[in-house]
Amino acid sequence: MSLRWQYESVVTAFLENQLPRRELPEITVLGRSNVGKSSLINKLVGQKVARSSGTPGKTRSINFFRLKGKHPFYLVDLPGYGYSAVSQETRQGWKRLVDAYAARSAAVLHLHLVDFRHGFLKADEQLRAWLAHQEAPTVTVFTKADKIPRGKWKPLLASYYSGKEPAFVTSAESGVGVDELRLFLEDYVDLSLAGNGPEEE
Ligand SMILES: Nc1nc2c(ncn2[C@@H]2O[C@H](COP(=O)(O)OP(=O)(O)OP(=O)(O)O)[C@@H](O)[C@H]2O)c(=O)[nH]1
Ligand SMILES: [Mg+2]
Repeated sequence: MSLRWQYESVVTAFLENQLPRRELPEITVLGRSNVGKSSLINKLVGQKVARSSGTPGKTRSINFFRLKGKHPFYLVDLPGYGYSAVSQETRQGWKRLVDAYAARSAAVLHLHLVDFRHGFLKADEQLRAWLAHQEAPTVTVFTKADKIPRGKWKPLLASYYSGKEPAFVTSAESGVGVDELRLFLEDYVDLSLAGNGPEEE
């Protein structure tokens, strides 16, 4: 039997003053444009709640999906970075919004999504540097694993990644790795509520 989450609602923020009250543990989904953030969220939730698209830069707001497993929490879809075709002004707007988001610090965990075909690119290293300054830890989630034959997974993973923290290999297309990730996140929310989650305001 696999765990299910109940989808409750979404809060969309284009501007800082639209960010929701800091009330629940938040797990962020971060990564380059087109890496598959929205698609993975839809697969984790089990229904199409986030808009996904072949055009990079689709998600331009921060979307807070309120979900309920054992406890309620937010899965947070952040705008993809490293997409050069948007204007400088748009990019600065995103940065302001993401910085304002980070300053709220309700995140208990960050998921850094990385395309399994490409591994860590320059933009990922920049994100990593930013994440290193955040309070909550980061877990790497490789996406689009269906594009790589199974026999190549192990050496490929070893070539990208020698970290000791867990890394997940997933596909929103085939669903591989998604149940494991959902269980891990469920446990993580539980732990954060038992100990060091965000305090009531
Ligand atoms: N084959 C395959 N394609 C995928 C997978 N996940 C996402 N895609 C495709 O990749 C494209 C981008 O997916 P999105 O989920 O919109 O990516 P995103 O990271 O949310 O993109 P932005 O919102 O633009 O930052 C879409 O065409 C998806 O169908 C996957 O696991 N396998
Ligand atoms: Mg998206």
